[in-house]
Amino acid sequence: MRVVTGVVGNDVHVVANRLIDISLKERGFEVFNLGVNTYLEEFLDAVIETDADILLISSLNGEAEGWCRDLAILKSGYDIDERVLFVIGGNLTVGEMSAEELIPRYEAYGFDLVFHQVDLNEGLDILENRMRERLR
Ligand code: B12
Repeated sequence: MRVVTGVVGNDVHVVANRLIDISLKERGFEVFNLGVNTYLEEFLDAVIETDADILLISSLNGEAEGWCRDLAILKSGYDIDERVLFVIGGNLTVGEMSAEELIPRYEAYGFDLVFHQVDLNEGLDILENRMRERLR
């Protein structure tokens, strides 16, 4: 299964990105890592170019909302397979906001799975379960 990943917007936090890359590969995914400072358009181009099953975006500096709120509008301009799973995780806001408050907002932007301050392995377990359900 193919995954496009990277860190969205003007975000230089690279450590989680490296761990995500390693963890996904260990779980058997084929990974296309665009690294830090990646714009939404670049992610969508890569999803098309690699025929990816999953787009997994990471954001740590709190600015994800500004970069991602137009995802649904942008997606509609691309010929993206509706089975592609859109995932985002990391620190998804500046300061304090509960996951209960944040998740519906990101879902409205066009994400299928949203992980705010969730442990990486826990999130990847949930992702793998979701992909298994989809294949049934
Ligand atoms: C190192 C660091 C930096 C370094 C980054 C160096 C580099 N190239 O990586 C430098 C000094 C450059 C930096 C800069 C900034 N930083 Co900084 N930085 C940190 C710090 C200390 C550690 C981050 C790190 O590497 N952690 C280790 C990794 C392994 O953990 P992680 O990043 O949390 O990732 C885990 C989870 O989030 C999760 N995860 C991540 N993505 C995903 C995705 C999915 C799908 C899932 C399931 C899970 C998941 O899994 C990872 C592994 O467990 C944190 C504070 C902290 N202690 O966490 C602040 C922190 C992330 N930085 C912060 C900020 C605000 C900034 C700056 C804006 C500061 C400034 N005013 O200039 C700038 C932003 C620069 C930019 N344009 O992005 C804030 C973000 C606050 C927020 N989101 O509300 C933090 C939390 C500090 C704080 N408490 O305020 N930073």
